[in-house]
Amino acid sequence: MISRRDMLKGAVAGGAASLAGQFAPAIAMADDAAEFVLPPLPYDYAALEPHIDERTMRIHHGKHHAGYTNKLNAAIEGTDLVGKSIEHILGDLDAVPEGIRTAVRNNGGGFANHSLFWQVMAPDGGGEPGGALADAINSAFGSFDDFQSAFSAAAKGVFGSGWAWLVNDSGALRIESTPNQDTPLMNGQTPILGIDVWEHAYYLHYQNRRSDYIAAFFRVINWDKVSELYSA
Ligand code: MN3
Repeated sequence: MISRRDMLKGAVAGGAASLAGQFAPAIAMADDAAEFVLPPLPYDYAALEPHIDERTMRIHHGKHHAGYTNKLNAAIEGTDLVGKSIEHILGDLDAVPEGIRTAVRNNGGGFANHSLFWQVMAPDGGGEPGGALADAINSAFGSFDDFQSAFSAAAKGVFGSGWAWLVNDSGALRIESTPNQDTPLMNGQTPILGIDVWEHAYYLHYQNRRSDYIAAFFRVINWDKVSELYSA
């Protein structure tokens, strides 16, 4: 039996769909495949304990993120979106055929958002950024504490499922939030930090206590990575 993957390989041999720019290292593509590939976690599933529990990480990465990835591939199969970067696709949703636009928006957003999310956390994370990012945060928000308050408020304020973001918007740092799996990439902004506030991101451990989860997230933020994304 020929799998969908094999068919895609045959149809677009040599094509490469990958996240360009800052996401490239984490979102590796099979050399000869045009499919989007679930990026591996850059640490063990249990590495963020006790702040983010292993069971949540296994389900979140292995089921939710994998599901978005597979559904994105299924949605674009046979279209000229195969081989395009996720930034290209999400940056111009109007160009996506109407019949698959919602599927691409939701699953492409889910693919991109989670691919960033794993990178901006680390077992030795937390604390505060330094260098140019610290200066930019102080300049934009007054202080790191003011930034943390504003970012946390944005995350708490998402009604239902969505994300809060720190974005680089043409050189200016801004806090944004998006519903569902929408992403700042759809607005031409570059997300450099994002927190998933869908219940699946915290419900097993924190139940209804989203505020506790947000506080825990700050203990695992990989500021080195966020700084790298800011400087990119
Ligand atoms: Mn999620």
